[in-house]
Amino acid sequence: RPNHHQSQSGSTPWQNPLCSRGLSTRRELYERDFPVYKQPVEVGCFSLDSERRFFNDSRQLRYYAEPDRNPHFDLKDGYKDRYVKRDENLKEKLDHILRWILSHCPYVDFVTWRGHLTKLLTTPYEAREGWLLAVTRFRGTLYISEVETEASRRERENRTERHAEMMYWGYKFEQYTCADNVHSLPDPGGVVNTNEGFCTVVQTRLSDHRLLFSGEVDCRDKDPKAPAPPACYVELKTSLEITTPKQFKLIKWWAQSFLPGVPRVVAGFRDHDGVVVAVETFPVSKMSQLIKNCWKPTVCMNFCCDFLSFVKQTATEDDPGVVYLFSFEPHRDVTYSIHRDSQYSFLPHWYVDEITR
Ligand code: 0WD
Ligand code: CA
Repeated sequence: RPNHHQSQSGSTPWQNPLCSRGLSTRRELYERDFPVYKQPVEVGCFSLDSERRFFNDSRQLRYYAEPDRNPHFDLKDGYKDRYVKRDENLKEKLDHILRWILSHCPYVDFVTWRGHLTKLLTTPYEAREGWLLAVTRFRGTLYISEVETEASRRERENRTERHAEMMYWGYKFEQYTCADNVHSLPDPGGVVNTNEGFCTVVQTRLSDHRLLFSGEVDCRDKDPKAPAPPACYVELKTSLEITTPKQFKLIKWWAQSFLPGVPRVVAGFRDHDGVVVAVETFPVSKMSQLIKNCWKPTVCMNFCCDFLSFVKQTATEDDPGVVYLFSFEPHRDVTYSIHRDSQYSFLPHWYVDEITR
């Protein structure tokens, strides 16, 4: 039977954010000096091909081809006839990262996807979507893997045709702006296959937490004299709002790129009909100034840091079959429950066996 540790929802201002039962998500508790966040270092990479097969190399890395400032990219093109969509019912959990770890054997405190850390960074500002993060301690390392919430599964299964098509638009923008190699040009007539991806693996430290995480990278600067990764990487986005996107969207953009040290985001501003009419580059270092009064990077980083301390303090049993399930709902504290050999266990046998060998 799961062991539920609930905490009070309406926390009081004097509450210690690291109390024994839950973790407060109130912003004002995290307004202190920016924590130490070491310059992220790329320690490796991997690629996933058109059939989602893993390769321990950069074969899927693409090159940024700077478009016209006012292009007329039709993002709807090819949705019906040149689109191969990744199977969203297949939950890969941390499997690709674990495969990478087996051939490199780094020792760290935490292993996770960059996307999971992005969700942690934005939690104090999140008013709409909750999350579930499964944590397992194995040989001292804490592995963090997301579990789809009921709400998110329902939303995925009840997606409108319009929403499904709009999800394609982001990938189509990548196809208009990325080339397969330094000397080639983008091929907007090709097939968009969302199985394909290039992921960087970075190591860094947040306060006393040594982190290893992987994140998907859209493309890199094609100048061979560009700085080494991750400084040469470019994140691509599309947005409806011309000139500056919505505030909350900007926090997410900042958090996602700041974590792995990606310095610039290229935004394609589109109309309601999926046509990109303007392209603009945003340096990640300037993003926080764009919205200074609304959100603070220090709150994001301090919350993430305290969450990781909370996890270290809570997930004490070192056992690949034990999952500590951390749960967040907007305007509530983070709480957790413990599950032994349950549906939540996520470290695969091939990984556990190889590490234990
Ligand atoms: O199983 C899961 N719940 C997840 C799996 C959640 C998040 C990621 N993944 C895996 C996939 O294997 C994917 O290849 O992570 C990879 C991407 O990881 P990430 O970089 O940590 O994820 P995130 O920062 O959330 O997203 C980066 C990009 C997205 O671009 P935009 O511009 O929309 O942020 O990765 C893509 C998407 O293009 N992406 C995904 N690709 C495959 N599976 C997924 C996903 N679940 N989520 C986002
Ligand atoms: Ca992107």
